[in-house]
Parts: sequence; C-alpha cells; structure tokens
Amino acid sequence: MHLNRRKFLMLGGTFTGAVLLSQCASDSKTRSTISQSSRPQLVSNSKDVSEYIGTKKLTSKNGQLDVTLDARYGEVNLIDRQARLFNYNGLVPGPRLEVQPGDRVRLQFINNLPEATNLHYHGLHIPPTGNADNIFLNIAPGEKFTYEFTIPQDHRAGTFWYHPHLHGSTARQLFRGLAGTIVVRGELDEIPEVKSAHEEFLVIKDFSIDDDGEIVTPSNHMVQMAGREGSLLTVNGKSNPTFAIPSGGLLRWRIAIANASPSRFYRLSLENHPFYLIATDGGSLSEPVEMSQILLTPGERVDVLIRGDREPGRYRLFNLPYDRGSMGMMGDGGMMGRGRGMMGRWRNRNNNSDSTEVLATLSYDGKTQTQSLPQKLIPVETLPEPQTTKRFSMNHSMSPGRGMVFLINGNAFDPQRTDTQAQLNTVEDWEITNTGMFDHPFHLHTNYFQIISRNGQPETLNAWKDTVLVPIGETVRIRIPFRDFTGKTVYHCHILDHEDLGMMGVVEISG
Ligand SMILES: [Cu+2]
Repeated sequence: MHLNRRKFLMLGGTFTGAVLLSQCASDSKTRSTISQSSRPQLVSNSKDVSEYIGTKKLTSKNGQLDVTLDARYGEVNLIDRQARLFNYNGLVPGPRLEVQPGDRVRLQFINNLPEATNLHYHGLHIPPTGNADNIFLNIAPGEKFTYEFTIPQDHRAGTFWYHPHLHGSTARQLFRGLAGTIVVRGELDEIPEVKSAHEEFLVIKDFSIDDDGEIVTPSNHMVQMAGREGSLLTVNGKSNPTFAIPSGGLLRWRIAIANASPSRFYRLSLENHPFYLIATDGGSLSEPVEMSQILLTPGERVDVLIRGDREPGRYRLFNLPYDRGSMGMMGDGGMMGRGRGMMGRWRNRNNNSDSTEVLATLSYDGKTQTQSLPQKLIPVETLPEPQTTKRFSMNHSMSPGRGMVFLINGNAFDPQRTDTQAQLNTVEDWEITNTGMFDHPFHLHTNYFQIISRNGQPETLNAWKDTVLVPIGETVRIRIPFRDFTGKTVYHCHILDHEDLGMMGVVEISG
C-alpha cells in the first residue's frame, strides 16, 4: 500500500483521529467566526463522542446500526491544511455507514451547527415520512433527533449517501462539507470476482476556500443561479491521492462521488484504462459494461471495476471539461464575483473554458495477481408498461423581488402544495423536458426508476437510477414503480442551488 494512502488512513483513523479532533475542537472555539450568541451548545456527553470520533466506517452488528452523527462547524484537515467546514463527527467526508438488507438503523442526530438542518438518505428505499427519510423535518440548532428505519429485506446492494436537505440551505450546507456515504452490502458484493477485487471508495468533492480556511460563499445571485462550484477538487478530502492496483488484478472503485459536490459535473476518464461499470445509483447492472468515460452529475454514483492489465506505471484519473450551460461563471472566479462574459457563455455550449484536471492516480504496486472480470451480475427486472404518463418541464424565470427562480411545470417549490399524486403498486412514466438554459440532473426520492428513452431514442442500458441528467433542450422518459411506502416525498434538480431556488416538487403516494 502506498505511503499517501497509509498517511491518509492515519489522519482519519482511530490512532491519531481523536487527538487531532480534540485539538480542532478547542481551536474552533477560539477561532470560530460564528458569533457567540449564535453558537449552539457543544455536546456535553464526551463518552458518546469518544465512541465515534475519528471513525471512518460505522458498520451494523447483529442486524442493527446504532450511530451518532454530530453535525458541527469546526476545523477539519483538508489537503493537509486546516479548513473550517461543516462536518459530521469531525470528518469530511462524513463517516461511511455500512448496512445490510433487513438491518434496523438507529441514528442519533445532533445538530451542533449554527443553523437548522436535517438529513436525507439519498437513494435508500425507505419511508419518506416520520423519522425516516423525511426531508420536511427541520432540526433546529442545538437539537437532537433520532432517525429510525429498517433497510427492506429485498433492498438492492449499492452505494448511497446522506446529506442535508433543508430547502433553501441545501447547497450551502453541502458546499461547506456535509455529506457521507451509505453502503448496503448484499448480493452484488458476493459475486466472486467482485468480492475478490480490492475495494476503494472515492468521494469526490469540490471546495472553494479562502486564505483563512473559510468556505467562500457566492458573491451574487448570478453565481447561485449557475450553481456554486469550487476550483479545489478533492477525493476523500485529499488532492490527487494514489490508489494501488496489482498487475493482473482487479480494483473496485465505488465512485460514490456520492457526488458530494452540489453543482459540479464530473466527466471521468482513466488514462489507458477503460472502466467496467458494474452498478449505478440503484445497484447492480445485469452485466459489466465497458466505458471509456463516465459523466457523473450531482447525486449520481457509479461502481466500476478496473483491470490491472496495462504496462505497470502510474495513470491519472482525469476530470474532463464539460459545459453544463453556464461554464463562464464557474470556479472561484465566479464565486469571488470575478466572472467573465457570463451571459454570452450560457448561449454557447461549445465554448468550454474549463481544463482537464487530475483527480487521483492509479499506481501499479509491483504485486501480481490473477483476477478476471465477472461475466454476469444481478438481473435488472423489466418493468411493466405504465398505467400513467406524466410530463414535467424544467425551466426558470424572473420573479419580482426574488430574482431568478427555478421551476418545475411553472411552479417553484411549496411544501404545502402537492404537485402530483401516485398510487402505490402502480408504474408511471415521467417525461421530463428541459426547456431552460442549464443542464438539470433530476432526482426522485424514495423510489428508483429506469431510463426508458432520451429524446425518443430507447435507452440501451437497463439500470436502476435515482438521478438522471436532463440536458438543455432534451427530453428524458423514466419509468417509476411506486413500491412499499406511502406519503409525501419530493423530486428536484440536484444542482442544489437550483433546488434551493425552487426547482422541487412534491409527489404524494397513496395506498
Ligand atoms: Cu438544475
């Protein structure tokens, strides 16, 4: 294992973690820029804290995951420097929660942030109500809340994630550092070839941090409209970390970007190596699919295998340029209010100002192993024809006194309004059209869907998704089985600034 990797584990691991974190805590008391009056009470129960602090992975035992998640504002080591971030349990990204189908989850949430927040369990098929995946909850500063739910016995194995989902604050809180992965272990992980592959998680996230270690906030509404982005790209809180691969071996990358970036798109390419895609948002594909590039938009996850079948050496994981309709405003230039020629850039999708960047490095470690790719994975069912087809249009418009608002079917989000209704145990097609000037990744809570067609062309990849990119001017048709859970849940654009500016609707599922 490489030095970089070991060092990273040490920093985040149990050996040094507790010491570092307690130092951070006292530092943040004196150096915090939150005013005393608005600072919430610190956690007084130090016994509780010692149980989880410095832990990067929290795994269920005997069918139960019992964890404390403490959202706070403080100093966190990021790219070997101290940054003042919002974090869970002193970690950015937050600890990885690992469960199995049938497990009971009991998550004690403590809000030590100076503002209200809540939690969304992105991609988990669990109730959208009560104390489960309920994004209508508002947990005030200083409050505790116990989330409790069961992972269904037939839940698909996959990579999911948690993050705040308080309308109006979501983008800011994610951008400040709040996100972590959730893994449901299951059938996919037991396929011998997949099981034999060395597994790594890559949580990719962008930051924009000033010289004082503070997160830069958008200087104006224009930047928020484009969706905030940072120029500092990190993988697991590190800059260009190295991942080892043996010659002839298999490496499994779960690019749970849990796309922890609120707006940035990633077009991933690994030098000289194809990706073998084995799972998407909602779990396994029926067989691996070879891909030279993968576009990941906020909210999406991929699980890929990489074969160590090239000349031993070092190979770069690139983030290639992608224009999502607003490139001229991106990066720290835009964040600091130094954006250039903004309006012109929106109209010209080919004018791509972003450059290729290196996210991580794959390095042959001198060892040799013989591993082969799996031929078959887990079948993806074919859904029956839909009972109903609905149409959704994503756009934006000027609103007096509010500036630009982002809309679905002409409406900005209103938690009191039900935008559409669905019957439990039915299948619906949703035809989503983007008539605006920005790409919009569409995310549905609670239930997975399959992509049926894009612009009338049948989708070739049969996969379970919870987020799908709807590019400018295009129409995507998705098929949703409404299963197991009733109640109100939401669908929204996963450029979280757009969601905060209104691009979210309520679907009520009735039994
Ligand atoms: Cu959007």
